[in-house]
Amino acid sequence: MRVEFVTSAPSLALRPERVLPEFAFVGRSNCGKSSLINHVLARKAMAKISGKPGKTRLLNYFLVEDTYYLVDLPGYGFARVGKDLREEWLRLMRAYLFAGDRPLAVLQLLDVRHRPTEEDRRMTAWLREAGVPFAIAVTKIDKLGKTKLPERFREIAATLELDPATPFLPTSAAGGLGRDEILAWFEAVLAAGGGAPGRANPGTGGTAGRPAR
Ligand SMILES: Nc1nc2c(ncn2[C@@H]2O[C@H](COP(=O)(O)OP(=O)(O)OP(=O)(O)O)[C@@H](O)[C@H]2O)c(=O)[nH]1
Ligand SMILES: [Mg+2]
Repeated sequence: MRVEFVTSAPSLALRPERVLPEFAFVGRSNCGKSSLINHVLARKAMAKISGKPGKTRLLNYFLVEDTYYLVDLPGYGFARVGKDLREEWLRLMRAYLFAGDRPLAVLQLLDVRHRPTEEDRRMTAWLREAGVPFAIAVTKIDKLGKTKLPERFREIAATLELDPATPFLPTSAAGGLGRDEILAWFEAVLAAGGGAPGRANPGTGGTAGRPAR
């Protein structure tokens, strides 16, 4: 897999000039976004595994196979950063998700050990509202006993009020699980237009497409 770090954009205006389909990884701080990106890219340290949550406010772009970008977004939900910074990130994320000027699909990550929070629910609601194709990745499944997983998956799906057609992908960066499923979802999205506004959205029930303009 050919992978290149492209840029860390502090604002929408500074996204890469070259427009390609983007797959953004979103989720709470520490839920495992950077680890899952490294797992998907089969790289040890392409995305930085953070020791200090709350430091980055940047949109980190990785170019894959010269075809699409993976975007590591700032994590939400830190208790430790100030309210102003939290709101600034949320503004940036919302602006990014609703920009509508580039093909976009989103992988929303949830740590299997925690029940979805209000912020997780809000993120899912935004994704529905934005009309972008999205999938759910449950992370760190190595951390929970196998017999407990199905119940936790049901809980997550119910709390987020997921459509049964929304792709739901159990993953573990540590255990090497979920990579093929994520790559298959990327392929499905790319085949359907890469999440371009107005195109069909595979796996989101087919009704979430933005009107063409
Ligand atoms: N056991 C286990 N630990 C994991 C897994 N994925 C990530 N972690 C650990 O969870 C912590 C957070 O991982 P990150 O990938 O930095 O999480 P992040 O969502 O990028 O965090 P922020 O960038 O702060 O928002 C690290 O200590 C990782 O080693 C996993 O699949 N299994
Ligand atoms: Mg990270």
